Amino acid sequence: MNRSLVIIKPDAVERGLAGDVLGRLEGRGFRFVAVELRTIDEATASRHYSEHQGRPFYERLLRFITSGPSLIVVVEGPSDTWRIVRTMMGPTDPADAPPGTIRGDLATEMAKNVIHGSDSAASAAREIAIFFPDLV
Ligand code: 3AN
Repeated sequence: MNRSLVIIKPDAVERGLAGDVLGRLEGRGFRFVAVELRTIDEATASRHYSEHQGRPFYERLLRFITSGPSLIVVVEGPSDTWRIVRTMMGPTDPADAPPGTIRGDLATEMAKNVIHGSDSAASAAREIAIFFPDLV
């Protein structure tokens, strides 16, 4: 799998950071296969975040991710694209994210942490199929 799903989340779109994040991905050398501004509906969000169902933050996570437009992106690069994107993002908790990473530069809150990136090759395939069934 040399593609990965990226979601530039509603907080980042609202703050006008989508171009910055896209620029970082493009600058790193990824090609964009799909880029779409879309308010994620609840059914899609619950499929995407099914692994978090039952967790204490799940309802809030769903409310947040459906709260406004996200920029949904499929990037393509070398075979470990998902892993390069994850390194660029930094850890889930922005407090742990070093400067230079997307979260380390642009986020302070765990819930509103700017970006989602697939966390494995299998997740990338699953998530791309959820958001862009025609691409598969
Ligand atoms: P990542 O986005 O780094 O892959 P996941 O998949 O563990 O992290 O979590 C998905 C999203 O759920 C995170 N981006 C974050 O917004 C939210 N989240 C995860 N853990 C927590 C938590 N303990 N409290 C609040 N929100 C959380």
